[in-house]
Amino acid sequence: RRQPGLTIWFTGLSASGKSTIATALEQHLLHSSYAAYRLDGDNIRFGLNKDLGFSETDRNENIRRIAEVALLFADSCTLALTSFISPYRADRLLARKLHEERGIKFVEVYVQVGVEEAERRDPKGLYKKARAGEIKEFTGVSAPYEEPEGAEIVIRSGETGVEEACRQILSYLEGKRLI
Ligand code: GGZ
Repeated sequence: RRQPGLTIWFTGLSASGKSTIATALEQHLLHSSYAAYRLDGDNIRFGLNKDLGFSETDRNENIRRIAEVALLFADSCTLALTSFISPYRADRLLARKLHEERGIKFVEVYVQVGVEEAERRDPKGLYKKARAGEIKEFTGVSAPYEEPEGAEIVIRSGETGVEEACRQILSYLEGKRLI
């Protein structure tokens, strides 16, 4: 199906579940014959952005480049699903502004989870390493996460299953005639 480009911008702590939800959502969209592509750390931080770390300025640049890449996907009428912590409000606002300037819709999805819960999940043991000082500037432990104020969709990760989260996002997109 051909539709104008659109970016679905996930934000949330490490282990919030944003990549799991983005992956499931991508599958739903592909099954409905939409062109959709997920951008995440695995295909961005190991390639295009491999020169960037986790300092504030590197994260700023990470998010700026991702926003630009998402816009390239939008140019090709592909739905871009971005899955990055994007902890700084100013960076998310910049991403939104770049989309607005080019007339591309931007839907921010906050995958909300408390640090306590994320730390309890800790699937990769990163919080543990951060607490031990083995990872510096770790979001939620030793670097900030600025909660979104104007996200179009908030998913309460602890209480919402993956399929329910997909339904929540799909019904928003359908309601706004974005898909
Ligand atoms: C946060 C870090 C860090 C630090 C490595 N802080 O759970 P993950 O492993 O798979 O996802 C996290 C990912 C965050 O990269 P992003 O590009 O999404 O971050 S940002 O938007 O802030 O630029 C985590 C891993 O990388 N990781 N070191 N210090 N997460």
